[in-house]
Amino acid sequence: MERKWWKEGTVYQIYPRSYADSNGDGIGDIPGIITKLDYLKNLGIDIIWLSPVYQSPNDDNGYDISDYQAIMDEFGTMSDWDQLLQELHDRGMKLIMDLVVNHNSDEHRWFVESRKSLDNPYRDYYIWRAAKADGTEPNNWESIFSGSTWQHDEQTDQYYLHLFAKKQPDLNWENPKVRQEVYDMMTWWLDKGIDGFRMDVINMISKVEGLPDAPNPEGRKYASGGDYFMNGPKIHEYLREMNEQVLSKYDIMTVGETPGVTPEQAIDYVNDDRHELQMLFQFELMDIDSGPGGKWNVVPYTLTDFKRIMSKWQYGLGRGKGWNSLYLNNHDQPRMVSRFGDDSTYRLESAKMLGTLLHTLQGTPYIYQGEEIGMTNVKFDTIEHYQDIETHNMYNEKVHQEGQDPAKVMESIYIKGRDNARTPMQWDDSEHAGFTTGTPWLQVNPNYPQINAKQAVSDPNSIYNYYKRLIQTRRDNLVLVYGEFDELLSDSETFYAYTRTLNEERVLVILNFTCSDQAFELPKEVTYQTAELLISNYEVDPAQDIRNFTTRPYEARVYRLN
Ligand code: TEU
Ligand code: CA
Repeated sequence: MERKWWKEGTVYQIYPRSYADSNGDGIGDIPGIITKLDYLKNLGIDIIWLSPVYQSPNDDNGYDISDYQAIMDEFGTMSDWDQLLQELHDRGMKLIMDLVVNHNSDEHRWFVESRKSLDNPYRDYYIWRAAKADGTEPNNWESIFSGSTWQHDEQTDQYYLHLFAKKQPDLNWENPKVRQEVYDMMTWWLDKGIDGFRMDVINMISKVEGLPDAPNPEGRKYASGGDYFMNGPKIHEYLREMNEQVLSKYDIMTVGETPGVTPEQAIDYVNDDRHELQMLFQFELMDIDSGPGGKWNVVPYTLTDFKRIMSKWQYGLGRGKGWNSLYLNNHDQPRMVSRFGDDSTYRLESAKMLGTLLHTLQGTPYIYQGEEIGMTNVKFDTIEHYQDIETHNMYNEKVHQEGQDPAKVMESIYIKGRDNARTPMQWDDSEHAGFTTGTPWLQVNPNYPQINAKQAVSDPNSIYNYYKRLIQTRRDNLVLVYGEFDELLSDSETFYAYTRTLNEERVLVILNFTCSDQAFELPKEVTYQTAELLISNYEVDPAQDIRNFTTRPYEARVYRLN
């Protein structure tokens, strides 16, 4: 077992626009983040992942970058950023930056040049094609943000590819000059002293040659082209090149965001011998409630479905084959407690239970801002109160083009919309939750008087203080970091239970995923002399016999078995 800081640490994701506003313009910023570092240090955070803070016209809140080497004006200056890095390092914390290089902004100078003429030196930095003979788009792929992936450009009468928004043209990774520019930019940031990268949709940078039409059995206007741009033919060649030229030269952490990757495919990205990345964000769990047609078609699932996915990844990357990243929400997903727990009666209990899962599986835990205080999904009455481009594009398509019932579409936004996670961080019970003295860019969740950081920090029974203990428990027990995972009771629709084993050390985790009392019976094959309680989200009699006992709603217990 080789110890690594990025395996032992706990990551906290900051979505800067929604974190803390220092100057009253309603938009979170870097000086605002700096004022919260002691709050994060106190929680026990080791690593910050900062969503994009680069220059951007904000069509997709910074995931559309117009200058990779400048800070967005609304977020502050490069010297604010330098101070952030310094203050993090002074506290013994690390900083991971977001790397968005599948695409950038149509306002990036490369694209401004590229669109000018067919023979512009930057033309080949992007993916341009002529219309099909019948005058339609070069292929039938559907954009992840609705509509075609192709946008017609008047100046040269050709189309450019954009897997996401129209203002996010895809870079042409086939062009070695593009790759060199990206590597140089990465080196520039690493030389400034950052500690790694989270790589946005990095498994989409290699497209299948010829960009063929996707099968379209239902005869829809556009079809999912995922098979032609996810895990494409040259993806591993590019990542090995990036590793050799850049990543291998630094002691850093890398995590690739990779929709549609299986555990078998993941090994090829993260196994040590591959010399590519260290971790991936898997999407199988995030897609658990997506039916045919994608995320907005919400379908039911069972606890065994949930466990099958999590355990498959535990076994798939366990025993030295790779390393998991563990997350239950982020800036693109609904709030963890609303989605996988209960955000009303058992908000505290279920958030703590889910947190226990996150910190006791094998992998590096990622906490998304507000998760540590149990922030919930939000329901705004009209679409006008939403800001997210994915949500708006989907709403326009379904309501205005397809004539679907707006109330039904709003229901799906309440469950899956990305703004659920983007409402401002709830700091205290003052106006706008203490996020801003001005008007917030996105309304705060009206539950801030009850759910806020000030309350949570001072309440010993809060989710925040439980997370703090979880992080400390994981730090104190290396078996929780490196121990191998073995599932118990895999057919149970009530409990997720497992052991973690590292040499002579063994830990038992019992999680009640239901909102009622449930009788737990430990399988006979788990033998031990004594069971020492490490952490639990209820008061527990430490002497209780755990072979047979009644668990309470969303109860979580972690025992060291001797
Ligand atoms: O997301 C990529 C992605 O495919 C999804 O997470 C997506 O945001 C959505 O859930 C599809 O339904 C990354 C970023 O995390 C996201 O914020 C960006 O909008 C996107 O890439 C484009 O850069
Ligand atoms: Ca601000």
